[in-house]
Amino acid sequence: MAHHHPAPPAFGQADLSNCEREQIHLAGSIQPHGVLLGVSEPDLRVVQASTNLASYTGLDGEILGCSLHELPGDLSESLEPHLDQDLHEIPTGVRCRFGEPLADYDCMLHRPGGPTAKGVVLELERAGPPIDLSTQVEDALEIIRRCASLQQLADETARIFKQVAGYDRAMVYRFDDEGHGEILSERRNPDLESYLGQRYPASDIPQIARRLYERNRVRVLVDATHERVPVEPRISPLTGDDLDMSLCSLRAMSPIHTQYLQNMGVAATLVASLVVGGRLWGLVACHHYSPRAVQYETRCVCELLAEAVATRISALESFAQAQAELSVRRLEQRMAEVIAQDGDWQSALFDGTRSLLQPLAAHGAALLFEGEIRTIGEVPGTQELRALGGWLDGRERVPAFATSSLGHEEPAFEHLSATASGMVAAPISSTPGEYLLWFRPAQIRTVVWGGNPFKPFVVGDDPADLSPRRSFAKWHQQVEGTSEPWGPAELAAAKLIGETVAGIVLQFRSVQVLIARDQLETVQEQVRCSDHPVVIADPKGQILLGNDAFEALLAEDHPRLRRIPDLALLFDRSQEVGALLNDLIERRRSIRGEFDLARGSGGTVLLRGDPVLAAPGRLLGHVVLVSDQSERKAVEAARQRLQNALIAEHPLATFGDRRDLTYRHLLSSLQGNAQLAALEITDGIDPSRMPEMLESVRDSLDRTAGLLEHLADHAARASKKRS
Ligand code: BLA
Repeated sequence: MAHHHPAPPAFGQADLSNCEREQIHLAGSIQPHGVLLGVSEPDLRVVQASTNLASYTGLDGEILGCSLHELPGDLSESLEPHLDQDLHEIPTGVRCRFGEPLADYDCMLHRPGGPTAKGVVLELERAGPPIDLSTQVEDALEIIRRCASLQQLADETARIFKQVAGYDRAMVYRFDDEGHGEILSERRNPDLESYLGQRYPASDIPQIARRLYERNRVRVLVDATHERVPVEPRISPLTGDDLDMSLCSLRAMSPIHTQYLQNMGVAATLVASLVVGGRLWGLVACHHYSPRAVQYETRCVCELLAEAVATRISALESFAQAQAELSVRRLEQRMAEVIAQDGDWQSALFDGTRSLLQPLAAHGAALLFEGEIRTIGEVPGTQELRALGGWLDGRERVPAFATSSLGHEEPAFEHLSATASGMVAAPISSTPGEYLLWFRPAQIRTVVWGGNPFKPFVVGDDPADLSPRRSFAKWHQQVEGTSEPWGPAELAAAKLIGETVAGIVLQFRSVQVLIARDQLETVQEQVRCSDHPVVIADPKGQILLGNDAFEALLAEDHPRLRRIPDLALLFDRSQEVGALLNDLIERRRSIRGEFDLARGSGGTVLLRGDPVLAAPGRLLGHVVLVSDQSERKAVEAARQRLQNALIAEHPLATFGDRRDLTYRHLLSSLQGNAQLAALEITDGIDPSRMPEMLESVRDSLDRTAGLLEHLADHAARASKKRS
């Protein structure tokens, strides 16, 4: 069969061979528990409508082309105050009178298709009785904020969602790196079978859907067997394209998915996204075994709670990282002490304690350095370790390469799985074959999948036969040749240890340059190729060597650098730096400090200088290292932005003169949750992910503040309408 890339299947046209690419956001149809209107701006004329308009609202006659002002009730007046908001990312809801005869409706409104698009989509549902969830929300937020472990948080989340949303079952579902899902926690009615601990293959939720769920954070399916109601005309006259329904709350769901749910016996769902660090971390999925609708306020509250849970998850995950960082720092300190005593930095790593193994929860570790191998714990034999070094040399260089199945990466290493099924490798110099390696053995573990992940579907000849995994019987898979996977905190620890050791190796080699000037060529080469800028000077401070990475820091017309104190000219605060560098040369003192490079070219760097002694009182020379701090800077900037967002006057504050003390209270509780998360994140270990983690917390806070505002507004209007 020829391989080509046909256009992605339209909504409802997918089969199991291409459902991964179904255009679910272009559904062109809604669920029947409400009506959809597409409206032009600024004249508010109806340009698209769902075909159930007459039957649902009692309005008959041609409505396409009508202005909203001409329709009975107060829809257009109710919308008016919201039309100056952008509504591109978070829809808002208003209460209004609409239909024939007039009745109370909740109207969700948003603008589809990005900031430049024109036109509003209205989704109207008959309003339920007024509900006030504020006490429940307040209690829930307090509980979420106090959870001290991920498992506890998952358990409380399942309990809270079951209570607030009222479905038969609530599950907390987490995705792993490959997108497979695992049910971490569940609350269900006692008569239901448990899904706890089951895993589901990544193919159950297509990528397109996952991306959609990062934007649309709560989806409700009221009845899996419902007839879809088309929107007409199908093509929006405003854009000449299919209506983008990504943010619609009434959007009809993919037939493949509703079939899937029916096969599970599920009639109705509410699913909320857990977005952590900008990525879909998991879901809270609620199932009901008969049709179930929940009104706007409840959906809003579920969204708000999911944001609070996601924020707490980032705090807890970062806390685990901070713990790992602590043990790495201790290791670093011990290395510094040992070096000061006898210069043998390797013995600090292999001192018979588990300090090298513990931060990664590894069973064994090895250092490959200058042709020698040192090990601790359970590791492969010397020959194999050398072979691993060679194999790593042939791969792309990354700060920490990790696998939980070395045998799958390279079949030649399959026989090592008893000690080395899982491996993390950190390069410690630019010289081939020099690595720190950590190992984990294979574990025979049983994974319980909901259905056979390798035979995901039964495809019959008859299209009506299409049904994902007819049997939901548990499917037990023996996973062999696979170790416990490495977590993000462990990888960050590996990166940090690797960098620390790389710094020491570089310093060590620099020292060699000083000791054996006759061997200059070979050793100089190693120093010269290092990625880290380094300058080596003799006992008087005359510069002997600046490597290529150091040269790269300099501007073309940089001043001539002869002695170590001349380096001060490269920095913004050159006097201060000069004084420090003089200390190094004159008083033989180690120096440390963070400085900005002049001209703003290279950003902030960490400057380290150390005298090198051959024996007490016998000075060989000096080594100055410069390392890039721009990652740390980016973190600082993101933290500042979050801080500003936390203290900024949220629009909600203007509700103060109304009866909305409760809402302000809720907002400050959410701010507290975000604050805690920010603290944990900036204490964490992996600066490369911190900015996005912080941005995500800020985004979450903005969203929840917005949701709270909608709720407060909604409550105020609903009570005004009643009186
Ligand atoms: C969507 N599939 C989903 C969603 C879940 C699952 C949670 C998101 C629904 C939402 O957010 O409302 C899967 N649901 C599960 C699982 C459990 C559960 C595993 O409750 C376990 C208890 N689905 C398939 C296959 C395809 C498929 C083989 O199994 C095709 C490749 C498609 N799943 C599919 C599609 C959607 C989906 C297209 C999007 C539904 C939509 O939003 O329109």
